[in-house]
Amino acid sequence: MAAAETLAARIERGDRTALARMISWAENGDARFAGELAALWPRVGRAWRVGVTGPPGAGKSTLVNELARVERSRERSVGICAVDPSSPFTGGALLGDRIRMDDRTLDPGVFIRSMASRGSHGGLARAAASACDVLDAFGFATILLETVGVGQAEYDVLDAADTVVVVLCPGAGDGIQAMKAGLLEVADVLVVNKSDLPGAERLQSDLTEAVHVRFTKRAWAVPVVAASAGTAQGTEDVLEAIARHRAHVESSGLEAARRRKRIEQVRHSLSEQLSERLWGPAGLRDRVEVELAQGHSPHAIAAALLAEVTMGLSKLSEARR
Ligand SMILES: Nc1nc2c(ncn2[C@@H]2O[C@H](COP(=O)(O)OP(=O)(O)O)[C@@H](O)[C@H]2O)c(=O)[nH]1
Ligand SMILES: [Mg+2]
Repeated sequence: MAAAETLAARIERGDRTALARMISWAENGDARFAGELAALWPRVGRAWRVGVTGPPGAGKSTLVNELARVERSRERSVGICAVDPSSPFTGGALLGDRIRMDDRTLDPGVFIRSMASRGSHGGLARAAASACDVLDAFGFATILLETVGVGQAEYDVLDAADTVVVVLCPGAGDGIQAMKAGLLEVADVLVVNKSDLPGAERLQSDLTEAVHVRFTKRAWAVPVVAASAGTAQGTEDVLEAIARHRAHVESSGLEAARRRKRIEQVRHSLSEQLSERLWGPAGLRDRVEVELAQGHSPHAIAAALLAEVTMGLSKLSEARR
């Protein structure tokens, strides 16, 4: 009997069941994932990945629906991955009749996956970044990655995106909130959603001014785009801003830009896993407590631990030689 076909081979053939299974492997941290992704790696990098982030309730999911609808009307295939534990992306229900997809399998040009909150948030964000790689290898032209813009773990997702769209909406000092949370810094495109509501124009002019003041030295001028995803207004403008950003990145060196992001992915992923390993349940806490009780200073303890970790690392690289 012939060996069972690998998931990677099935994905290359366009098998959606295999695609779904492989994303589950990413989500569950299955050990088989890495090998399959390695087999698919030559196919990764053809999609344009758009990260959509911003505070809960800003309208990210609504906008993602809209972007998907317009992309489909232009016959571009769309893969969607949403990391939003607070409001799970219901896919079929949300997209609904807009692109006539009660059953999402009806349109082979769309694939939607939402990631449940499982394990650490950092782990979830990494899984989403990996899911994007799989969607990319599968062949979707545009990948939309929705995530809530809170905390360090989001950087994993942002590093996975070619264009980062930050969605804000008027009300409750959201503009100021966003500046505090560093959302402006990560934005390639700023969207003022819910521009049907009062305060939208003010938010837009505040953001435009903030962008001008802060980012004078940047080659890319972050556009501030008004939209009302709830009433299907402004979606084309958002897509146009994304396309302009894409052209900018491509003309200034796509490979180098992606390599920089990959390095950041490794850096963030490693730092987080190292910290989990050191301070998680089987970590060093008890030992540090004992050493503190013995009268050692925090810095002396840290220096000794660092020496141990580096020794382990050099043994590792010796073993590789
Ligand atoms: N007034 C108005 N409401 C909107 C608009 N876009 C989305 N909403 C509503 O805002 C709420 C949050 O939207 P959602 O897309 O789930 O936000 P998310 O948490 O950022 O994904 C929902 O009730 C939407 O119907 C808009 O353009 N105008
Ligand atoms: Mg959402």
